Amino acid sequence: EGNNKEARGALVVLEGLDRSGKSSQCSRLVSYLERQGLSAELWRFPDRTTDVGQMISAYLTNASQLDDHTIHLLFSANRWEKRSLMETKLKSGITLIVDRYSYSGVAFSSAKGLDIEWCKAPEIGLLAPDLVAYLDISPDKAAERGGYGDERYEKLEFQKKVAEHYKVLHDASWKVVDACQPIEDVEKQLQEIVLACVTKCQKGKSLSSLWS
Ligand code: FDM
Ligand code: MG
Repeated sequence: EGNNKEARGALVVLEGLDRSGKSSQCSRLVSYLERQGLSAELWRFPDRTTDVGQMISAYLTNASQLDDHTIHLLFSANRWEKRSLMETKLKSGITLIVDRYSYSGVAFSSAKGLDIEWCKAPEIGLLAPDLVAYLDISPDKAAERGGYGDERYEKLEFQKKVAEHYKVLHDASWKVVDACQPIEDVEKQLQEIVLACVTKCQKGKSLSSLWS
């Protein structure tokens, strides 16, 4: 079974509030997988390097103003423009560790008051992650870590709303990791969860689409 098919990589998404530790855990995970002899790449959304990504970046740094629906669709378009490359990479055996994905898209926009079903609609048909790991930290604890920058959403009051909207999106398949633990403990837990997911994908778990 499956002998003639190359093992695919896993689509792994890390989600969580700002300052939950997503970015450092994502790069640690990529190094870990590489140490295990696996191919892995670090991805992030928004991907600010594309034309769409530059419009998003201008909005986040307050260099431009956009209607809430418009920026929501740009975030989604930024994932759509990467969809086929993601699929190619996964099918060639590369595991993608992705810092934020559609869940950020829905949580942040619905936290502004947009209808959640409207927010989810443009994500339909994007690749469904094989694993969503949520780095769980309260907005107050995250804010205590300091280092909020000057970007549009980096405010405690707004992060509290985002946390509530992430809760609505949680389902039983998400792996919730306590992000208040020492960084090495978070790292260890993520390594186990991700390795199990990569193994499942190697054994033939099929790729699916959102929302599933
Ligand atoms: N964000 C991120 C969204 O509002 N929608 C999205 O679809 C994505 C992927 O952009 F505040 C928000 C979340 C965050 C901001 O993200 C920039 P980074 O991870 O801080 O670059
Ligand atoms: Mg940020």
